[in-house]
Amino acid sequence: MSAIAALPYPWDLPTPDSGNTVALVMIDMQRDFIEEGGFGSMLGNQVSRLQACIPAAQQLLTAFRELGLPIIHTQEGHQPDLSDCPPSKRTRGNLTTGIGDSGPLGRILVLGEPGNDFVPALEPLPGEIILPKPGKGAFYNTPLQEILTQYQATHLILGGVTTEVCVQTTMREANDRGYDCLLVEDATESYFPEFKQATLEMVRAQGGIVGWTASAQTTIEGLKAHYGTL
Ligand code: TIU
Repeated sequence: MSAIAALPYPWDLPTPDSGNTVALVMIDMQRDFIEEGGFGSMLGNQVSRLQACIPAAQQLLTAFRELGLPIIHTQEGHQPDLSDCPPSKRTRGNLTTGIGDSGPLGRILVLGEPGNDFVPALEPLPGEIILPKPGKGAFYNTPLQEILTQYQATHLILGGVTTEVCVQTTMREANDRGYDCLLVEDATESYFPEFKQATLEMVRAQGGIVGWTASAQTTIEGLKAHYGTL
């Protein structure tokens, strides 16, 4: 039976004595995407709708912390000299204030700027991995593969923003690298509700062509049952 009981398919989490584990990959829960004045709002999006996924993301973080399982927080951003930002990314979009320009939250999508930090409710704790990434996918130009190998992670649980951009890109990349992936439905959000819905449906279509989806509650119940704290 699946370790996450409500899933209609097997999603067998590694047993603790196997040496393998499941990691939480929380994608880009940054002010730049979720608060006014950052990259997301400069692109013309209604950023407040992303706040809906914060409570479930918090619940996931709490559960992983309680269970002592690895947590990785990704952070989309560029070096201050923008040497890692391709011109195609700088010039595309509805931007009046673009990547590297100064906005109300500091320089847009630049590492170390106030807007590039995590939203206060989802700040990483000491010991958790913070993974800056220049692209949409979390494997591109980052040590994510090596980090997951060190943890002996075989399974990934994903949340974060935005569902069809950075979350889906990362999930597809992870799937190709052999990770068993689960996207947590209420711990992810998009500026476009129809894109979120389509993403959830397309990842689990065809018998889980990219992975599976479940609610935070189902996921956490499954994790706690599996790792023996229920
Ligand atoms: N624009 C948009 O939907 N997303 C991004 O630019 N980055 C992430 O998804 N993190």
